Amino acid sequence: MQSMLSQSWQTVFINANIATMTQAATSYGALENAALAVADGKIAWLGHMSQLPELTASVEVIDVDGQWLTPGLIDCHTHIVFGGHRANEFEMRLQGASYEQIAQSGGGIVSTVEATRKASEDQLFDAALPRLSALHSEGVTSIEIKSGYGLDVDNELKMLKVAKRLSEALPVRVQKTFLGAHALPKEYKNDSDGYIDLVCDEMIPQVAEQQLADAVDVFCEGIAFSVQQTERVFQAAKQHGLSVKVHAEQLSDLGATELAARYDALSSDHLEYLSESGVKAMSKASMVAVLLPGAFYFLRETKLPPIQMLRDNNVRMAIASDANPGSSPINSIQLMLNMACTLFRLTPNEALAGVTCNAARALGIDDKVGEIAVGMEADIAVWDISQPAQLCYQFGVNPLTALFKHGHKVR
Ligand code: DI6
Ligand code: FE
Repeated sequence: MQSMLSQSWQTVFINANIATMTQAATSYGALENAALAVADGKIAWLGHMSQLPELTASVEVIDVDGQWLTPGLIDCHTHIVFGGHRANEFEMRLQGASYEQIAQSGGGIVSTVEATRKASEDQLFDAALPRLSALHSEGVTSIEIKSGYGLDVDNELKMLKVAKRLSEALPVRVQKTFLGAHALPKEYKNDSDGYIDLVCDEMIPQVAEQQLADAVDVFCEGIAFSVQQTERVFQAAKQHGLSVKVHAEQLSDLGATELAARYDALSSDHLEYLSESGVKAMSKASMVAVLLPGAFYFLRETKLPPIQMLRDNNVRMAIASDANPGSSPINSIQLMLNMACTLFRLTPNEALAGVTCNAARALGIDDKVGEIAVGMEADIAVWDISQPAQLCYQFGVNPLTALFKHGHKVR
């Protein structure tokens, strides 16, 4: 029976060590001295080398000679579509200005909005492609991309169309998130409720109708939108069949995570100021905690997310780049693996789960990607390492030797 099955196999990896990352397993869900078969772009079989059935002549055999296989990596929180850059604000911060002060004085997100509005769709695409390409070259096969630098109907749609084009340009799955409620555009100065009307009554319906987003996000913070305004956006999202998530408790604790839990959110992201009741709410609602060490590092934060409390309450933790021009101009998932361990004291196993199975869960695609298991899409990264912790330990020499998307070699 096994050999019948193996007749449909297209590719078989042999002599592999596999970090399956199955169900946030301990020790990487490691399967050593193993083989893995692909059929129709999906994982068809995996097991010990000694159990590998006899192969038909037509099967492509890839001998990886003891290298490690992991699921293709997933960056579940990015803002890689934007115009311009903010090196000037970086210099201001080095001279003592804070991220919040810069935002309050008309810089910050709003300055990127100006540059993004001025840029054409082609220009935005050309600027974003190298960012996506950098992540892809480090093993990323799925990514989330947010809008949020347009802040009017046309420019928000423009950003999401660029995200869609990116998914066609490289072999990377792109989950698109509408983040219209990211900052208050200058046209709505002193009328933030009026802007939320626009988000709920015009933007979300159009985004949903044109199928330009999978989820809706809100930046709930003193310098952005209130908990009440966030709830209005969540209601509109739900009415249009979109999932929700939130940028929460990054600079202060407003309780946005508890609200998000009531709306069955996929994730709550940042979380440096998350309270115990927030952790409990996440646990109860099975939300993923998306931790963003790049923003923590780049803003020189000192307050750590409550990692031990998240662990104690079995909240799944994902790690993402938050790649954006203001708080994390860092397009490297490998650096995030390193920072998750050095800055947040995650174990390498937790960090790797954070960019595989738990990141998939944060995007609601954990039935398709993020683990190496039979039936999952064959998104597979091959690494020239002798133990998985090396992926977190070193930085600057890329150990990726091959990358497969849906079973096809893409690097
Ligand atoms: N939090 C972040 O870290 C990014 N957006 C957000 O709500 C930063 C966006 C920026 O500064 O451009
Ligand atoms: Fe963000």
